[in-house]
Amino acid sequence: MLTSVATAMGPKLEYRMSDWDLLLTDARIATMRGETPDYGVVGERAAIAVSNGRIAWIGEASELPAHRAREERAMGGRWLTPALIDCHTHLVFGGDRAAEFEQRLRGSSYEDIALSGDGIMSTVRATRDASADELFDAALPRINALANEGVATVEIKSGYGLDIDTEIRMLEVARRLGDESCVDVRTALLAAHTVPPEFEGDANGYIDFICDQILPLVVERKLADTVDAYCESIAFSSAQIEQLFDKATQMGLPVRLHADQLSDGGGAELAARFGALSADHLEYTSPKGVRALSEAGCVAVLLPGAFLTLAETQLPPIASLRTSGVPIAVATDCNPGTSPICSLRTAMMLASRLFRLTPEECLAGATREAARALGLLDDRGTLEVGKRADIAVWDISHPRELAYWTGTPQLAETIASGQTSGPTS
Ligand code: DI6
Ligand code: FE
Repeated sequence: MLTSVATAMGPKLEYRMSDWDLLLTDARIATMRGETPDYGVVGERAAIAVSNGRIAWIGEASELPAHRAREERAMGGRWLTPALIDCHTHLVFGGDRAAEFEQRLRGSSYEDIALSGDGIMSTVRATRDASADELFDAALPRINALANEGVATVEIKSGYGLDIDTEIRMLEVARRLGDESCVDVRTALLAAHTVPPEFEGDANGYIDFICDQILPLVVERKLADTVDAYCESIAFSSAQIEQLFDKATQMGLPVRLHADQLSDGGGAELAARFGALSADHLEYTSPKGVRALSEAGCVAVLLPGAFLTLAETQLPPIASLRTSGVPIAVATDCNPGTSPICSLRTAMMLASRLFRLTPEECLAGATREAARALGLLDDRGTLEVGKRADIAVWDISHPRELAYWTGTPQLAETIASGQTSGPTS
């Protein structure tokens, strides 16, 4: 807005008065900007302004320009961080796998159960049997649980349908969760999760079916933002996934990969060859794989919930990911088989305890690097002018607490795209 004022010098001066929807003052702000060390903290008494759902100004309150704000709130010294982003979940599914969990505690391995036709396939059967409403009703409390911890963006994968109707139904339910909750949802087509019974012994035939039938329909209906696949001896080989990734790339969809979770199948190298947004899991990734990720600028998404649930002992190559400058994200992998965890704060806490990530790496992994893994870093993931005003407000004395406590009600509110929502009980 241009405002005219008379000055002592006589002639009128015109200057620009900032016009904002919302101004938060008396805050402490961790921007998580990568260029600024130490959580990207902005001074002691900071302020942030929002216009049209975007961050319009951020800085020391003492430097606020002339402004008018429709709403102004003093935050009482609370900490503001980017709202959290869970960049890898499978939270739409039917049934559960508690019986399999017991079976594993009695000594069966995840791979043996999968090869016997249970494991992922038991969730596929339950998901195929569930209506869209049943899938939605089961998933809504899960997405709300994430939101209640400050999550404003969640990625949801298909992969428990493995046929046209159910893969489409899962993705439609994921889109509906985005429309009807306060969380922004991104979707991934993970039809290449395992070989369905209809194609038993014919993984190549199933990959052809995905490329020729499922993917074109999903693209036509704009149901997926990315294509994901499971590169593993119990799932698909590099060569099979290459065929799918070629097709996805031709159709304009970015790719991501479940890579090297249970064995080194060259997944990291495969992801890097395709310029994947991310390679996820990585417990068995070799030094060559880490170099490939680094050269490709591919994000390593670490999933400590799956590591814990599978009682894995092989750690992802954290030190070399760090020294090679591979961006590291942290996510829940929320799924009924290997990571029955609906809490990104818990995943952050586990990443610090199990993988020894620093609290700052954990928070960056659930904000900036998670946004990067979704191809959304220009839009969110840090608090910077122009980005979406997705802000979590915390009752904490320092952001390092976010990877330290878990299960504690420290979230005061979440502001998503400039709109406030409080934690619900
Ligand atoms: N890796 C995982 O951890 C999940 N999927 C995958 O590819 C597990 C999925 C399941 O067991 O239901
Ligand atoms: Fe997963």
